[in-house]
Amino acid sequence: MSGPPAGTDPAWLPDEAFRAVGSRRVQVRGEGPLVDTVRAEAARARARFGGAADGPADLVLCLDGSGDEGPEGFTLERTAGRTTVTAAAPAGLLYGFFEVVRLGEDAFVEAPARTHRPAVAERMLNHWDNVDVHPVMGQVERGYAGGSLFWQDGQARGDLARVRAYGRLLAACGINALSVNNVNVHPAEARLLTDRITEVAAIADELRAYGIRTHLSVSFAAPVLLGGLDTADPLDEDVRQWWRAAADHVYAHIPDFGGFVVKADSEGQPGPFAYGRSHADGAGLLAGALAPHGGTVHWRAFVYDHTQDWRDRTTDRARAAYDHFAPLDGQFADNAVLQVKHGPMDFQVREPVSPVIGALPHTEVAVELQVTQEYTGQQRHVCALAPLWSQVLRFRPEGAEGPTVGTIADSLVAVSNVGDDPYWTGHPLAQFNLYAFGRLAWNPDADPDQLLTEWLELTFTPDRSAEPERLRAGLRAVLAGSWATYEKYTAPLGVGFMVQPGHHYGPSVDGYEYSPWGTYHFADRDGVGVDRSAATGTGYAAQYAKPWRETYESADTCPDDLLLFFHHVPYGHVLHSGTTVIQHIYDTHFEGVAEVAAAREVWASLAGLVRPDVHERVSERYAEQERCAREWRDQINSYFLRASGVPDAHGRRIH
Ligand code: GCV
Repeated sequence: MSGPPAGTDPAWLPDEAFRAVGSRRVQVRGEGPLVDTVRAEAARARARFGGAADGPADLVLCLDGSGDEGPEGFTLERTAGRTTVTAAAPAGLLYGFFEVVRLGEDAFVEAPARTHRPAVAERMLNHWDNVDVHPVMGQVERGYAGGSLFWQDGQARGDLARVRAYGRLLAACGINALSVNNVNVHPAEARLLTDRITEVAAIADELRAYGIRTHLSVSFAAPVLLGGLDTADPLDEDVRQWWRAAADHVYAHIPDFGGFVVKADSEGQPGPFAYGRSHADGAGLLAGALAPHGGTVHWRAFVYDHTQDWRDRTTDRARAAYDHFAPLDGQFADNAVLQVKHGPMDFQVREPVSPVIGALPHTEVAVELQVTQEYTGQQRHVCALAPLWSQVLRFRPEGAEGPTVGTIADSLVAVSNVGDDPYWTGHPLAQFNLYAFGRLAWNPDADPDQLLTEWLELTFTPDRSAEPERLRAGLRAVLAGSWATYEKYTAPLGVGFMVQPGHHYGPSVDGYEYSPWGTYHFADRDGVGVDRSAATGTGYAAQYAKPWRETYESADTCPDDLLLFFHHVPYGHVLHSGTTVIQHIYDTHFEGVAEVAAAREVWASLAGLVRPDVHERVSERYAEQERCAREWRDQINSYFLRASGVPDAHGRRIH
């Protein structure tokens, strides 16, 4: 397999991206470790591009505690031949520096002062990294970019240079928090909390240099597993004592530690249900231990019955998070954040926005996205997810007059797609997903298309290419519509899953149909889809506030792209688009494959305009994407032709 010439790919921070800054005289004013990071960045750029060391400064980055930019904001101004970044706190100076890098020459064009502040205070990545290699899940659960960046041979890596480089990339797109281990906490990894905390501290030291706070996933059963207690009951005084001591110990090693991430009573992880306690009790236990130190517990809402009987039509997995958590609103501690997946199921290519978001007005809420492409092509397929996330973040749970998800969220979290792969993300173009997550977390209203432009300008510096416009157009062509393309050739109209069980790659229409996971499509000879209406189905639609509960309740008003999520309809049901469900399935699957083939050709035409090793790696992945897309098309179309007996209106070959 191909790789970048010397070690690690620079992603969106190639030297060339620093040309405008590095060829100018830069002055950094202020003291402290993060200011030193900015100073070192400026010096590095100058060393590369020869900016003057003396004389009047073209760019001044100034820490000024009297400003009102807040803990991470900055004011950027360009007047009288000088660009100034002013920040009230060091992190703002760092983000201001990277904004100047992003703007390139434009940062040196006259412009009035503008203050930038992140819309969301906490912008976090969760790593699902195991310290040891798990026999089934490998080292990184749902990881498609090699092994872990943090852990090797059962311990923290000795050389953490790549971790620092990762922190740098993350700071440049606005991420300020990160958890270093899997939410499925296996016994060896549980010990990171106690006798192995120095390994976490070493990682935290690297990330701190770029303004990133380190968090740790912990096991709810830690007092039993590690402390020798006979209970983990959240209301037991010995248990409370144990967690307080555990938190004190962590903070003794990592004074700016961010807090714990907890997956409890979920897919086999221990939790408060075993003691007849609520999840507010469970979260409160850990929040109480962290509170004296200013830490936070991220308590995941991904709680559902994963041992369901598929014959039982009264249980609907989509309902579970709301049913468990909405009644607990007001009972969570102030420093507990309920972390909710953006959809009610599990990061499918299309889901409605979770009704939990907006349903707990008295609770801190984190919205969880998935940058790693578990169900969206596993970094073998190009699938730029920014448009999906943008739709989620702009959704208004209470209708047009209410706030957006991006406004409701107190924290935005995403499962990272990074590993020890030289390109960081396996598929070089999957770097865009990581960049876009950070930028959307900073500003949930950002235009995904604009983010694509930003990213490709930084990463590929087209101005330095022989054919800038062709390069730009080619990159846009392969990325901009890639989520829509992926959706076309996979599970139709919001029905979800239809993937191969376990690893979730490639098609298997009935792969999850008779399983205990609550993931069904109910296709028969007459129709397909899940009736989640209140009138005749599982009642899930009624978990939404108005107007959505009414919109989703009826197949007449339900948007086409979610129809099969909410309704079981006959194959002849006519969509708002004017076509029938069955014909839509055939058409989109033929289109999806054609679009992949076309994108692959565009990519081939960019040979010579992008680095040869990147070109080769992406070309290899396109071969697999096209093969897999054909497999999806043929299995889905054949399945529904056989089930329905309805021929394709255009007479195309279906097997
Ligand atoms: C970390 C899905 C994934 C699991 C993951 C889980 C979660 O079920 O397939 O690998 O476990 O989500 O989010 O906890």
